[in-house]
Amino acid sequence: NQYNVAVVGVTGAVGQRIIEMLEQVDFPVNQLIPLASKRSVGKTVDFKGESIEIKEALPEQFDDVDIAFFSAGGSVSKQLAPEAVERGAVVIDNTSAYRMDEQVPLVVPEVNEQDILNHQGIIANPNCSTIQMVAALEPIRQKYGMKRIIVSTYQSVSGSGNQAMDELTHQSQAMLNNEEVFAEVLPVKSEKKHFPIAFNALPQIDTFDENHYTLEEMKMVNETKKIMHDDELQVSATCVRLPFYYSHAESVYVEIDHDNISIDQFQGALKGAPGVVLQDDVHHQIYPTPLSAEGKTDVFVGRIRKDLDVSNGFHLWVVSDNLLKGAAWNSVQIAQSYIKLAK
Ligand code: 11C
Repeated sequence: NQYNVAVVGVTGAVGQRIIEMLEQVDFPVNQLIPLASKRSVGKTVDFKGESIEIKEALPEQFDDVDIAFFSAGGSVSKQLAPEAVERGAVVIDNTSAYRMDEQVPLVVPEVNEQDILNHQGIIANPNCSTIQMVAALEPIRQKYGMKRIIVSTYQSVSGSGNQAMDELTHQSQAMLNNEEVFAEVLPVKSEKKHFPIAFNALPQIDTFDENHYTLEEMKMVNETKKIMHDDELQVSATCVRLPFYYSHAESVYVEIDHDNISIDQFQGALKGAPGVVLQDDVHHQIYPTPLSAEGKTDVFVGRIRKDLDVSNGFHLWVVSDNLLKGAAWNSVQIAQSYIKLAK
């Protein structure tokens, strides 16, 4: 079978990578329909040696679409995803618009692929920082259970879009040249105050919730419980933006259901786990970094340690490319799983 595949938001960083991933895995595409806002109409995208014109994302463009990837912001998804579904497409949505909707499966294929079977037209792709954490923790949870997760993130500016990436570049140049530094985008464009990201660390990703956590932190809490089907799981997060372009890193503390598990046993649960690569050898200084993970589809894990005081507590370091496993690659994997399960 071949599928007509639309990509909404095709000019964005995630949209471009969805096209690359479809090509890389030789996804069975009959026709590719690249869609974007009015101002991109007439531009082209390259797919399998062909140059395809971008069309405006309007409801009628979904008439013959089988699978529609959405990555153009929550309001576009709210407006157009139902139109695509009504016309018979399955939507794989990269935004936060439908993630916590009870009718919508929220899927990381290595963790909860079967949830796809419950879809009613829309399947949601989780937040990037959630995806890499649950992919790394699921093999541990399967083997040793899990009571509690405390995570601190070290997130790249690409998570906040192209303007944030440009801001990091301009501020870095200005600082090195002793020129005036302007901050207009980070931590959150719509907020009143902005702070430099260059040579800095910003403990705010997205706006604040009433409980003083940010929305990014609450995504990690709520999405993890939904994906792992465990409302009792204790999760808390601190999300921080740092001055590098790609990949998110996370320091994760977990409490498992067993005492006296060794580092070897913990590592053993991750060896060969789907989509997870263990890079953990402190004697040879082997551990993942944002630069080493950039451009790769896997989730990398290192620095596994037992907590010094808590007998069932472990610490680990999890790194992945936020635009690939955190977004484009996970979405394409969902599409592959959807096709497999539909057979
Ligand atoms: C960031 N995690 O790094 C965000 C970007 O809900 O899909 C992704 C936002 C989302 O700023």
